Amino acid sequence: MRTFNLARAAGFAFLLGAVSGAALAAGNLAGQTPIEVTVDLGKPGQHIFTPNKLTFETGKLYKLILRNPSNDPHYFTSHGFSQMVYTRKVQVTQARDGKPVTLAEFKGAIREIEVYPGQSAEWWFVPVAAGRVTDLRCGITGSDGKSHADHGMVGEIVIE
Ligand SMILES: [Cu+2]
Repeated sequence: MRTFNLARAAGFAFLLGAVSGAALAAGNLAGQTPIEVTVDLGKPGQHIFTPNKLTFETGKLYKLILRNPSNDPHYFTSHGFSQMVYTRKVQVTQARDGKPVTLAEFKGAIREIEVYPGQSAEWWFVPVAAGRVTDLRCGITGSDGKSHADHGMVGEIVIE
């Protein structure tokens, strides 16, 4: 994977500050409206990411909603992706009376997220490096001894 090019680097000055933990950067990020992207982890009876190809742009704030509409727990695991983003937070949400309620919030570097059947989580991040990774997978092993990835629960992530 390559790092973002110099022409765009100036705009990321605050972002680099965020990576090194500057308080000012966090304030700037907080003011951005996130771009929402939803990924379904599994479908009833099917181990698959929908969509299985994701594209993001460096320097933009994303709210990646990981939704599990299936009957099995699933992981969203990509070491490559986790190395190319600055995580602002991860939130666990739940619908109550039709409205999403936040149950918990996690901050710091995130490597992978497991979502249980019928639940969802939100990964708020800013891509800080461009590249393409194909290591998105769910490594849970089913009763047949094969992983969900073996059944096709794999995907690709491109950061432009
Ligand atoms: Cu799975």
